[in-house]
Amino acid sequence: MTELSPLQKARLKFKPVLPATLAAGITNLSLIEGNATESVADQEQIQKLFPNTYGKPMVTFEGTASTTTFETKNVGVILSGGQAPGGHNVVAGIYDALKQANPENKLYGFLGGPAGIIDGKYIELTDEIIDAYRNTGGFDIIGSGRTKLETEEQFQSSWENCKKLNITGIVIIGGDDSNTNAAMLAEWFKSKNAGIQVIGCPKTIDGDLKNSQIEISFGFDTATKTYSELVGNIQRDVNSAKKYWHFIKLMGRSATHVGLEVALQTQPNITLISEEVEQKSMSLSQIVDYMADIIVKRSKLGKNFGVALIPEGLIEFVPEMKAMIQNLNDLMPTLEEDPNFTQLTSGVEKEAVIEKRLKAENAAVFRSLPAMIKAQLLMDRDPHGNVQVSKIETEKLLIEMLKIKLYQMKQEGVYTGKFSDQSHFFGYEGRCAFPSNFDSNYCYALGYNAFALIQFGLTGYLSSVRDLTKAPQDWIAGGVPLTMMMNMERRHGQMKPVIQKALVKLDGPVFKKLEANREKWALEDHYVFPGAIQYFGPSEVADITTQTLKLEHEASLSLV
Ligand code: FBP
Repeated sequence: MTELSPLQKARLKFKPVLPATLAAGITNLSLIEGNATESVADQEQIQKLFPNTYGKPMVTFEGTASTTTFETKNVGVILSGGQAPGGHNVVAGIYDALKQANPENKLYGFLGGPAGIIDGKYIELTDEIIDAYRNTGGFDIIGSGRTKLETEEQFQSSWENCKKLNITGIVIIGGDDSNTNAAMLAEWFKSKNAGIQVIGCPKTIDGDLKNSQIEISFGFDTATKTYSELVGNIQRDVNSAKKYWHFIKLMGRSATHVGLEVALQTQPNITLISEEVEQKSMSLSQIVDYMADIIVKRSKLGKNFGVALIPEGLIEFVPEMKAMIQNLNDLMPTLEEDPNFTQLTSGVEKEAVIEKRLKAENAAVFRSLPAMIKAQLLMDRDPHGNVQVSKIETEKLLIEMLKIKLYQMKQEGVYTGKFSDQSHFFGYEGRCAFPSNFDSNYCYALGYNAFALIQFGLTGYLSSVRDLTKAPQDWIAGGVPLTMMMNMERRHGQMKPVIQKALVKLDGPVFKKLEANREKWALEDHYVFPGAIQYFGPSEVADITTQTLKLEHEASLSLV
């Protein structure tokens, strides 16, 4: 164990607040069943693929005076996908509920993500281990990974490994892809009458695992506050030195929830929203024109500086790029099995083959890109078939295109300013931060609730804690069937059942707030400096949630 910082020592003592129903204790809960559910789309196909877990009802918990005694139960937990602040508290919540239910119960942590259950790599979690990780960031308690659980052999070996440890419940803590894994595993175990339940927990800083029952995934609150602190600091620097344009790419994969939230917290001069780019069918050069226009206008006001936020997944939303990437995604699995391609050692030779095999219009787009971006687009997909957008330097691509555009404008005499750029990518900086009070409480409740779902015999559910703009004791705990969130999507060139990603709604209140203000923020300076996350102190500073959560909550109330 490394030496503890003063903050870590203090955070280890923080006691998360549970929703009042759960605080009644795991032995004093009753389960209320709601209506049967349907998948968000492709109902017939999803039902066919998930005959044993499809259509289950939503559930909520209520506290009860009567006490239930439970048989002993061993549970396995998996941290899956990218890190998100609060993962350790989910594990601690499961652990505390499980030990409260019966001190003989055991919690096993599978190591390194889903690969741990397949390979039988695990540790038994104890008081000592759990206590050392309470309210800390990171997933290092058991590690994480991105292995996709989908083959018969993987399911079979997972079953064997569970049998060895007498595990009858598994909690998978992950994003949309990892919870798709959870749904697949739950269905498979059920089809074999294996007697093993699977429950998911909504994790991802991206904020794209949400719907009417899951208000936000954990980690989004802390990560966006961390990035907002950094963006705010840069804005102070910009405002002091008045000499650079900063281009900041923000993590968040496909959806722009992170970028939008950070924009509302900091009010920069330019915020690109991928979903808007797609809706307006904007080409790369139109995006550059939009940015150049603001740079030129600011320059005329004597401001040769500014801050621009760029979403990580932008490139996949530019229609011409999207079509090209889709074509590339379908092509790559074939090429990777072709020795004539794999034997090629130079990138240039590979690119030439790819250009020949892409459709003509897509080949033209590919050819037009700088070498750096071409190489980044050809990097390995993740195990779920996603392009690794974190490795594509969109911010640098835009800067290069802007330089050309501004040079042309200078030649035409419409721009006389000075353009000096700095680029940043904020992602990993926020994924393992100490969880905010919100994420500490939310995660602990999600974990505690996940064990309650197992204890009540449910499988194929996502742990759901709602009403998150209220105080934690007023949150509502329950579960949502995973199949309810699924649809069919193209992955690795084939249609597969996956949990639907929630993208930014352009008619939603969060985007509308940006839209109403961005012109003003572009030219006048309305920078906000949020500062660091506060863990102690007045509630209006230490317990505030995100603007996204607040605005979406207000909008849903106005519909009631
Ligand atoms: P999850 O969906 O697994 O939570 O991933 C979140 C994320 O941080 C994305 O924002 C980012 O694109 C990706 O992980 C980076 O992946 P990696 O950690 O493999 O570099």
